[in-house]
Amino acid sequence: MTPEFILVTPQARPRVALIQLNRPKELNALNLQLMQEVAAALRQLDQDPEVRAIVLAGSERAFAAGADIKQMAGRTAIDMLLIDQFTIWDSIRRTTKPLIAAVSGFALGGGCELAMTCDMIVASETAQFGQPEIRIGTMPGAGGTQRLTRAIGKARAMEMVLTGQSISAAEAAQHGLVNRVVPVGQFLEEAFRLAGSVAQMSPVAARLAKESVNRAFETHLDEGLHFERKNFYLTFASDDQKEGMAAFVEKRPADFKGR
Ligand code: CO8
Repeated sequence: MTPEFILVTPQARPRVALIQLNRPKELNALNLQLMQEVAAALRQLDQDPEVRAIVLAGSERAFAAGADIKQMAGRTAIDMLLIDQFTIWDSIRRTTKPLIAAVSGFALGGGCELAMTCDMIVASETAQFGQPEIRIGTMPGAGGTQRLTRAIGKARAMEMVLTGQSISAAEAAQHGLVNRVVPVGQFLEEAFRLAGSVAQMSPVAARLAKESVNRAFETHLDEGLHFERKNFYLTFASDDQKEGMAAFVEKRPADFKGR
């Protein structure tokens, strides 16, 4: 079925797919259907051997202005429990391919959380990151209190979550929330450039390396080092490792097949 609220381009650039949030009138507010569409598209692209990296973008004006407040306003706690949106968010988090958020304009509430669920963030100069849920009587629910705190530290995260104030792209870069900030006309192209450079690598190694970096957020050092070591050994089971090292020795570019 054709999605209604997103645009999917499997080969936006060679080996790089694009998912574009497309609810412009509502500043890409994340209603349930939009999130289901994003999760379904990611599952499909994750299975597509021609795709090696994925860019998730909004528009110049808004990456996403948060969960859809109008859809949530009248819900009870039990409605929220039964709808269980977080299963969808968990499935997004399980994407194995490198996922890069291209953020311009508002990345607020669930929008900021969605960007932080990605592996890297390229921001335009106009990007604003914030967790304003407190202003509407609630709090972040899709990982904001955890990922923001790990990314920018407790004091700054606490201030953002408790006051609802946003930070600019420049502040986000300074505090390590985003990879880089570029002029607004270039944010998507820069995300493609970054995705394209990842897409040239061995997809097997990229998947194992991504898993290992994510472990750093989920466990203690000893366990993380153990996990990294196992994945490192596992790369030696791939043809790509043989090809990569042979190419280095033979002074030629590597041709990675993803096996
Ligand atoms: N939900 C629904 N509609 C929205 C949202 C939203 N989050 N944000 C903007 N819109 C709509 C507006 O209602 C408006 O629609 P209409 O023209 O029909 O009135 C349209 O988008 C344009 O918005 P504005 O006229 O307000 O545009 P401005 O440029 O004046 O302001 C802002 C832009 C500052 C982004 C402003 O719209 C705003 O403050 N939006 C809400 C931001 C917010 O509070 N986000 C957090 C939402 S709660 C959340 O994300 C919780 C996540 C929990 C986990 C997720 C799983 C459920």
